[in-house]
Amino acid sequence: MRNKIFMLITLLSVSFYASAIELTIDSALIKATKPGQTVTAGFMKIKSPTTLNIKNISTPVAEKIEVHTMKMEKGPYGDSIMKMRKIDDPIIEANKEFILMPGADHLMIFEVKKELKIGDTVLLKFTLIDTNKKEYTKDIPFNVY
Ligand SMILES: [Cu+2]
Repeated sequence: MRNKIFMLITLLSVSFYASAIELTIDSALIKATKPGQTVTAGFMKIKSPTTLNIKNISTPVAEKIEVHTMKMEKGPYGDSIMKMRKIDDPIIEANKEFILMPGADHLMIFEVKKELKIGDTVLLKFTLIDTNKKEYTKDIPFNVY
């Protein structure tokens, strides 16, 4: 019984702690899709007072979201070509702006289920883990542009 009470108090304090993390979010945008287009990209600036790992991002309007980075790779003619790569373990460093923007790191949104029109708002659910392995989720509204 005592254990159960202790656990409950721990759970309560975890959720309180989590909701107390103040994220600063700016320019959360998703590129509009054309009819039939199922892949698009998202951008944002995010800042956190504590280091956070992005464990998962989900949305009702698409099947899968990944954080991508752009890397220069050697092309077939010895040239340099820009390639996208998934970042397996994206980290938002404490007090450092994490920037996702066109031509650089970005959110890749796969299997979009409906046309995303300019002016729409799309909610992305971020599952975040801090350095103490505490996990919480945050719904972030993105504007379609
Ligand atoms: Cu990409």
